[in-house]
Order: sequence, then structure tokens, then C-alpha cells
Amino acid sequence: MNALLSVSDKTGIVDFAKALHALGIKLLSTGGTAQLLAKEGLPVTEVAEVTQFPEMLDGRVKTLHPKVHGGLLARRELPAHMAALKEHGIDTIDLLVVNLYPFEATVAKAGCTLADAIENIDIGGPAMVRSAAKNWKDVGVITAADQYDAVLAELKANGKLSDKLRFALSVAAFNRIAQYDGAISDYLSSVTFEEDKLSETYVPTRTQFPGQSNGIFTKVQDLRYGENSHQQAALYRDLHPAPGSLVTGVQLQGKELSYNNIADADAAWECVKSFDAAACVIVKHANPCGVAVGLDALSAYSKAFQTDPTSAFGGIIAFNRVVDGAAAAQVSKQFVEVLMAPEFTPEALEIFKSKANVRLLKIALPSTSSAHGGNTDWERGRNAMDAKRIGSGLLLQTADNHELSLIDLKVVTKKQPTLEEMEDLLFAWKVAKYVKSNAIVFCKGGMTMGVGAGQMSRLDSARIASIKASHANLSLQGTVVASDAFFPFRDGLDVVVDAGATCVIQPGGSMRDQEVIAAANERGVAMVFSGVRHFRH
Ligand code: 93A
Repeated sequence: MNALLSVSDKTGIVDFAKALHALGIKLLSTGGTAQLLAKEGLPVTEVAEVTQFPEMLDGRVKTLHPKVHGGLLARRELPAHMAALKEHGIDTIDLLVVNLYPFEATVAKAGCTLADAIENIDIGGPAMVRSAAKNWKDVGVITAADQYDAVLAELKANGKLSDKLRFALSVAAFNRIAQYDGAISDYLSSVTFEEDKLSETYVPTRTQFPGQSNGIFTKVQDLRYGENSHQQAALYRDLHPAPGSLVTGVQLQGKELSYNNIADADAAWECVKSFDAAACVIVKHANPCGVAVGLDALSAYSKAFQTDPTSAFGGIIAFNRVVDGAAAAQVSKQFVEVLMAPEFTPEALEIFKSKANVRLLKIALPSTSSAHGGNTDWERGRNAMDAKRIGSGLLLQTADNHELSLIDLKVVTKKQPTLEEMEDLLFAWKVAKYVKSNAIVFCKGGMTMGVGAGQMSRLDSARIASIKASHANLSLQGTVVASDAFFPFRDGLDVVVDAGATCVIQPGGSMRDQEVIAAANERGVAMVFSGVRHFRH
């Protein structure tokens, strides 16, 4: 049996090659890989020796040769194929181990030159992978280091690979090639072509929206069904997910996550991540139905739950702090679908053991401080892009990662908000960003007091928020209120003030701002313009 090894990422390759050698498999290899294996004392034949052609053109041509591709593509059961190999002095290659030039990592680096990107487009590697994967009945093809163990296990047990494993490896190989080509196409079609700047050191300008929009995703798993039981569904994740995003989490216990669980969990997690203080977010049907900050997980949860205990039933709950025994004991009194936190104490895990259906997800927060650390959105755990499928089309936009700070706020009324109200305004504004439009969010003391979501009329959202508060026996007197978009008329303002709000935050920018400001002055409430809108449809 002959194996050809040609890898850029050399992690684990020496041990793997040693194991192949111990099984009596002959090793062929390309320049850098061959050197490493020879240094470790392994007998290895260079591909150049087999092809009788030196690696040339700075390595651009190493393995592109009939002696390699003939050995990979020949169908062993066809006498004519085997006769052709014999006639041309070609040996079969039965196992191919390739990982490709690191194109994705290269173009992800700031300041990557066009020349460097182009040089990292692997040609010979994918060609070999395709040959081997096409001929899966006779050739095993390894394209990632995490496949080494499964291959060795079968080789050790049976001296050969099973059809099942070779087929699975072939599928994985074509997936890898599709991803790789997607990354190349994405990168190149994002480049703004500037004819006069094509030197070796040229760092191209890139658009946010490449021509092909091949988001590079890898499949995580099939889901039992989609939003409804007659819909099929699967979960994919970015090839390089942002640190601290939901898809980087691990499930510690509970039933398999459903499509709706994942969608809601994401809404809760993205919202809770945006707070620096200990926070708890309870989500139902993609909308927060209770959000609060507190001293710790327990106090944040207790406040968040109060907002709307009815809706919280069967909720999806996210924390940005460790869940300890006290918080777990309190949470486990309600029916929970999914619970997320960066950490659970052993006591908390013990408590949830008796609630085997609760899906517990442990997700690390971005390593820098969630709300203000890191340099890029990605480092801060935020997705750069937002996508929405429409009939036979796709809408893409940069994600709504805008963050408001105190200096952005403009008080437009005679009455000034107090410091306490200012804090609540910022809190309410943060929550409103995660509520479906039209969003009206009443808050006080770092907790939501009434959330009106997803109505076609802003007035109705305001009314619903107020009704929900009364159902929860909460008084809206002296609350602050956030509106995700401006009030087009004074009537919206009147509804929230009638409900009890004494302080309002809204983007401003309506033709009738003056009418709304005059109404606020007339009613004796403070109003602040954020200057930015947070529609979320
Ligand atoms: O430059 S290439 O596109 N031309 C080739 O013929 C070729 N053959 C293998 N790149 C080629 N490779 C790649 O070289 C492999 O995919 C692998 O990533 C890398 C291993 O090179 P080395 O063994 O010299 O470190």
C-alpha cells in the first residue's frame, strides 16, 4: 500500500506517518512534508523522485503529473486501467493525505497583499484531493487532521479501509474543496480592481458584499424539523465563528435543540452578551419578555422573571455570569426550555440533573469584555453580516452593531432626566434593539417593566406593553420608555405618558419632532434623542 502525504498544516502528521510506516505502508511526500518526515527518521520517497520532475516554479508545480494522478485515478478492478499503469510505470496511490495552502487564514490577516492571497491558492492539492475523492472505491482521502484516528483504527484492525469510511472521507473531501473554492471566489469578488496598483505589495480595497456572496458555512447537524414539523432543517455555522457566538457553545445536558430553540437561544444570547453588568434575558418567540441587570445571576433573574411571568413559562433564558446553586434553584422552579451561561457551578449542574429535559448550554463570552472590549465587531463576538431570505433572493446587510453611549444622547425637553433615569434609558435602549419592531420598552431600576413587540402600529406596541405590565402587577408610574423608532405624531408619546412614563428615549428625526417635543414639555416629561434607529423586523 502506498500513501502520499502533502500537508501545509503539519499538526499530527509525524505521528500519523509513523503509524502508517509501522503498518508497512510506503510513504511518498512533497518537499516540506518529506523533509519533516525524513528528519524524524522515516523512510520517505519524494514525489519529485517518482515523477522524475523537480518541484518547479516556486512550488507551483509539485504533484501535477500523470504519475501522481494516474496512481490516484486508476480503477483497480479494470484490467485496462491496471495495464495502462503498468505500461507507463505508474504505482497506485491508495491513501492520500492533504491539507491545503492556508488561503482562508491568509486573507483573514489585516494587510494581506493581493499577491500573497494569490500565492496561497492551492492548485495541486485540490487536484489530488478531487482525483482521490472521485476514486473513493479504491483510495482513502484525508483532508483534516481529525480524520487520522478513524483511519488508523480501521487500518490497524483490518489492514484496509472500509467502503463506508472511504465514501465518508470522499464526501468530506468534496465539502472541503467547495468551502475552499467558496473562500477564493468570495475573496476575489470582494476586491476592487485598481489597474494602476497591481504591485507585489498592493493591499486591495475590499467591498463588504462580494459578488457571489458565498457565505462559507459548515454543517453542524441536521435538525429534527424546522419552524414547523412539516419543514426540514439543518444548522450550519460560519467556518470561523465569532468568539462567544451561540454556535461555539457546548450542550451539557437536555434534549436535542430544535430549530426554534436555536433561533430563540440566539436572540437571548446576543442580547445578554451586550451587557457589562450581570444580566439575565428571558426570550419567547424571538422577543425578550424579561430583561434585567443585577448584582449576580440570581438577582438579575428574579427581576427579569417579574416582567412577564406568564410569558416566561417555557422560556429560553440566558445569563452573562456564572449560574450558581442559588440561581439554579430559583430558575428550576419555572419551566425552562433552554438555559445558557458562560459557566455553571457544580451545585447548579447537580440541581439541573433532576430536570433532564432542560437544555443547558455553556458558551464562553468573547475573551475581551463583552460590551466594550476588543477592536473589531468580530473580536467582540459579533457577526459582521445579517442575512434575510426573500422569494428567490437574499437581502444582506452589515449587522446592527451600533452601541449608544451617554455622549450621543441629546436632551430635547425642558425637563432633564435624572442620573438614575439616564442609566435606565441606556438600559431600555439596549433592550429595545433586541425587540422586534415596533418596539416599546418600559424600564425601571435596571429591569424591563413592560415590553410591546412586533406590532404594525407603534401605538399598539405601547398599549400592549402597558397591558402586560398590569397583568404582571407592575406599575409603570415613573418608568422610562424606549421606542426603537421615532414617534411620527404626538399620540404615541401620549400613550406612553398616560401609562406612567416620565422619561422617553427615541431616535428623533420625524418631520413632526417639534410637535412631539412640545407634547413632552406640555406633559412635563423628559425626552432624549438617540439619533439612531433600531428597526428589527
Ligand atoms: O502550488 S501547488 O498548487 N502545486 C502543486 O502541484 C501542489 N502539490 C501539493 N500546491 C501543491 N501542493 C500543496 O503543497 C499541498 O496541498 C500542501 O498544502 C502543500 C504541501 O507542501 P510541502 O509538503 O512542500 O510543505
